[in-house]
Amino acid sequence: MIDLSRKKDGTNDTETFAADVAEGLGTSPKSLPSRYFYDATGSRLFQEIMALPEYYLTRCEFEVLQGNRQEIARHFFAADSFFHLIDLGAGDALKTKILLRELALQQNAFDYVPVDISGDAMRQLSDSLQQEMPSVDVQAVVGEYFKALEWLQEHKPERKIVLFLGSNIGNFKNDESISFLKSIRSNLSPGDKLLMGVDLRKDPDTILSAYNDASGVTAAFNMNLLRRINTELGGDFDLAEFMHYPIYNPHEGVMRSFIVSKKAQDVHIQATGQTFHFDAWEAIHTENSHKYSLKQIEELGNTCGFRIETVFQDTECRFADVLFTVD
Ligand code: AVI
Repeated sequence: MIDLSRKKDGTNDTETFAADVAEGLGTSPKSLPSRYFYDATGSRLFQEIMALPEYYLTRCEFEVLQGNRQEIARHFFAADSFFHLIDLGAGDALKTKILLRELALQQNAFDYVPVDISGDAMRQLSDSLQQEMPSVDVQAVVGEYFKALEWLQEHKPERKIVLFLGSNIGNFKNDESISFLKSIRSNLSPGDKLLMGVDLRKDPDTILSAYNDASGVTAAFNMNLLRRINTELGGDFDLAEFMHYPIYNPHEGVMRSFIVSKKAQDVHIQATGQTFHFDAWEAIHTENSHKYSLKQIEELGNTCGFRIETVFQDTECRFADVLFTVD
């Protein structure tokens, strides 16, 4: 396993978290970065979200990959040369394993390079693949996407197929998704490919329910940000005095999640030495989840130097895995 997660500037994760919280809560309107959802509790809650009846995204992408795995494999093997299968944000790779089982039928044609910020997740994935698919050559990389892409450029010189599944692209702001895809593109060569999962525009009520489930798991996932600030940064948020509030804007195609203060209150955070004031009903913006039309995805890809090779969709056209190629 390659670990690129150590910081060169000497700051540790808690200091960075404190600085980001101070900036987000010290600015009007208030916000907190969604990347802080994913500590051990947040990752467990996200696993629960993916199994919720309302959260159609994961089920739809499973259907897309399961139903099209042979055709996807044909596209990957089409150039008839060895390739590195690079899985950005691999996690437990449950969805990728559908493809890996298919690809592993052709031995020695590829190696698998899962990339994730969580060292624990990459250790567990390497072990589980060793058990389940011993013929697949796995080299896990722990680190942020950008650092990992640079490392891959230097150390994985052959044809590359990048996976970016699960509609993770939707959590970037528009300008961030462009710079992210451009940075992937700058590390690829003609003939390389990108398979990207995107959540499509649909009935706004369906989208809203996916982020406002009846059992309250998504609310707990969102509020976990405040719990983390309390436990890791010595905050004194009273969780009962805040609420989860998601709202979908069908004009922009953006699902936005907020945490709303139910009353006027002050919150002290030891690690930053600051007290933050909340007006009654003041909101903290915590996440964007973009929903796309296929036309928008094509334009986004073209802007970043990709051409659509083919689009795979579920039967209800809720979700798409779009295969891009580099000319
Ligand atoms: C990880 N990401 C694609 C999820 C999404 O749908 O935006 C995160 C999530 N937030 C609330 N529910 C799920």
